[in-house]
Amino acid sequence: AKEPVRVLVTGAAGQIGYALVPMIARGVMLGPDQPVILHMLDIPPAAEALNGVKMELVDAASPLLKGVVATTDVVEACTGVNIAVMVGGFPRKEGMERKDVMSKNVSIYKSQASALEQHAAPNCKVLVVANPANTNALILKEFAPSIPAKNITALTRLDHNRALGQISERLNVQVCDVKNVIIWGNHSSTQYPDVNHATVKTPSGEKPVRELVKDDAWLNGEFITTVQQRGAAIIKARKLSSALSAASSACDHIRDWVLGTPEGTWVSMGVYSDGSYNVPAGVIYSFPVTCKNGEWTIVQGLAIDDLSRKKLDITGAELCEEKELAYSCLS
Ligand code: NAX
Repeated sequence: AKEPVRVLVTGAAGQIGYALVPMIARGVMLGPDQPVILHMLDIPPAAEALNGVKMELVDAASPLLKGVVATTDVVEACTGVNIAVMVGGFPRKEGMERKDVMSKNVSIYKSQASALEQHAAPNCKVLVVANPANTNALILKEFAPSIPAKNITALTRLDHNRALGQISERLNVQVCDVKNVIIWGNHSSTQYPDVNHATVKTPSGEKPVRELVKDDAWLNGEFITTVQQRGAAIIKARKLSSALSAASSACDHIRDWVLGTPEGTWVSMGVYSDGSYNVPAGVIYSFPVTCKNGEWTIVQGLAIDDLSRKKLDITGAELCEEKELAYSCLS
């Protein structure tokens, strides 16, 4: 039998946490043969609710779940974890300045970076979900210098999956037959959902999405804005932000990172930019990546047309601006 993997979920008493922890306990993240020990962290005002989630996990009696640590102590939460999914953060409230929200999250991610650096298992893989996800991940990276940069990522898989979903609905094909969309840049409304290299499996082979949709105006317009604004549309409908889809895509992100992407398929991940595709280096930027043996690699050599170039630059500029804002909160 495999040794259990310790998975940390921060903000575990929140909405996404409530959807995510049962998925992890049921093997959705790491596979049906991988035992797990869940570490759940939240802040003291949520301690009682967190304990309620722990009670429900016990009641769910998942055979893969070998233990649950529910705590408000950051060190206890981080100790020995192999995977850390950072969902906890400070949300933007009505009337709050961007800088104030950034400042709160910078201080959270700075201190949690140190705790992970000192107490997590060696080679711990980190996924930041909490917004501003890319910049929170960057702060985590900066304040955990001994964790390799390649181990720190941000979630754009939800946006990636949203793009797959939109194409699948438009063409009335199975979502599993659509692949290789790309989310470039920031997990924000400047992200660029790109279908220029995306394909659909058809009875007569793989066909480019553009060739099948036959409507560039839609692909360059409404498709992009629908994916960019999908989070807002969910809030409008549910009066709550996306949770089950966020949790599900966090599982997809970790699963593909750990177990690998299928041959010929890439996914989108926010990773520490090396300046590939002439986007800014030194920010957490979402790229198309393939994963093998627990490591991601940016897909190289894709053609970037003029429209795409502009959009890659806009979202890159926003990330540089966020980085500056985050740094200004440190001083
Ligand atoms: P909730 O407000 O329901 O839950 C957040 C939880 O974090 C709360 O229980 C809170 O007590 C806890 N928390 C706050 N500060 C903490 C700290 N210092 N340490 C540990 N826990 C802390 O929000 P939820 O809907 O679950 O969303 C969580 C985060 O995900 C938000 O920042 C949200 O903006 C972000 N999202 C990111 C997405 C992505 O694709 N990257 C999509 C979904 C989601 O909007």
